[in-house]
Amino acid sequence: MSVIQLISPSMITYRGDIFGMIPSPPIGLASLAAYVREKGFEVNILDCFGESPCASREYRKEFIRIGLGEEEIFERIDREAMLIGISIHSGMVASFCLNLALGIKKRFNIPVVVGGPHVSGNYKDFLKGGVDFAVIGEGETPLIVLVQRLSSGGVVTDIPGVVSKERSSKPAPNTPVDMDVLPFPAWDLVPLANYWALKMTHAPVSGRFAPIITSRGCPFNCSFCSTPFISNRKWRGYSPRRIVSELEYLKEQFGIEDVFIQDDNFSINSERVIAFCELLERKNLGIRLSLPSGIRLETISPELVPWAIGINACASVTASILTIIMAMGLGFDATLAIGLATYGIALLCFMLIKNEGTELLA
Ligand code: B12
Ligand code: SF4
Repeated sequence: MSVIQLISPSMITYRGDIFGMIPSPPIGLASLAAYVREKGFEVNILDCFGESPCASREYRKEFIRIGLGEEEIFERIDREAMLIGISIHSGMVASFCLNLALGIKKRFNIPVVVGGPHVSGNYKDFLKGGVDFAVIGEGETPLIVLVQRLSSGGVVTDIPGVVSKERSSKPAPNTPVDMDVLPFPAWDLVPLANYWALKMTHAPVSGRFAPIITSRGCPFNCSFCSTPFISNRKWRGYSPRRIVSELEYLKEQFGIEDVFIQDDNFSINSERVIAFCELLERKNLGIRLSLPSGIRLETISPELVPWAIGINACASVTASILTIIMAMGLGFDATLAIGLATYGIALLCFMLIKNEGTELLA
């Protein structure tokens, strides 16, 4: 049977950057793996951070690498694989992943596809660098079509969402999958216990934890954020029933007690959030929820506030703070934030000060 190996790279981060070192089990790859497996292909995940989360080494002067080193990764490459996929979250890990891809091709002669948020905006760098395929946006449909075509010897240059060495012009956008029919992430393929042993992740935890995604995309258009570009400003979410089923699966199969919601914009549809919270309350699963990625402040309606308190929500005023700093008057109402604080919700502001190649804002 055709085997696909999916690689979540080691963590690369600036030395001393605590935020960049937060471990999080690779839900994107676990979701892709579940989808590919459901379509009848054999799949495994090589989680380079998760396999060795305490091994840290200096990497190119300013950075550190946490997880497996390149040689250790090469030793674990599945030589039976017909395709290897590498997930690239941000620019931090981009050159590490490009070297990895080229090493895999040179040593094992297996085609490599890259995907993830960083690839969606920078796919040309990877194709120029010598990678075979890059997926733009969501991975499920493009990856499965690519795998099917490769295993049947079909044409691989006209797949929506996929660019290749042979055809690097922007492809037709891929068809988004129906959220509610997506299988639960294949957590059986990820060394979750190694993450639990660290007792550190994106939100405070006390026991076994896992991330969850309940929606994809965001209709807002914050200038510094890649989500509008990746999602085309379209938002779609799981039904409350589907979210609760996934929580039940996490509890029953893995004994999960803490779940953190990593959506781009969890609270855009307050009716959905309230229906979910009511259903969850009825099920009484004993799971604690957090929203460490934040909530767009303007999406919190008064009827959402009591539920937000229950969820351990963290209201993000990212865009709004920028607005104040730049005095551009984009309509942020500071009283909203103050109003939330009176309910006892602690507010945390994320600030974007500067990125490589941009002007210093503040
Ligand atoms: C959790 C998270 C973190 C956590 C944990 C990260 C980790 N260790 O994995 C922490 C807090 C540490 C973090 C840090 C950073 N993050 Co972050 N993070 C997220 C967040 C909120 C959720 C990721 C997630 O689980 N997504 C859900 C899954 C289902 O989606 P996915 O992984 O993207 O996978 C899908 C597709 O991308 C694709 N895909 C992914 N991999 C592959 C591989 C193949 C082969 C294929 C075919 C497809 C494919 O298919 C998947 C299913 O459709 C996202 C925003 C978001 N909601 O996605 C930002 C996000 C990924 N982070 C971002 C950034 C910028 C950062 C930082 C650079 C911030 C900073 N300045 O420090 C650091 C970098 C850290 C590092 N050292 O590399 C940006 C990336 C922007 C970009 N590259 O264009 C995002 C998109 C936020 C944003 N909207 O701007 N992050
Ligand atoms: S609200 Fe959040 S996810 Fe949406 S565009 Fe702004 S920063 Fe990105």
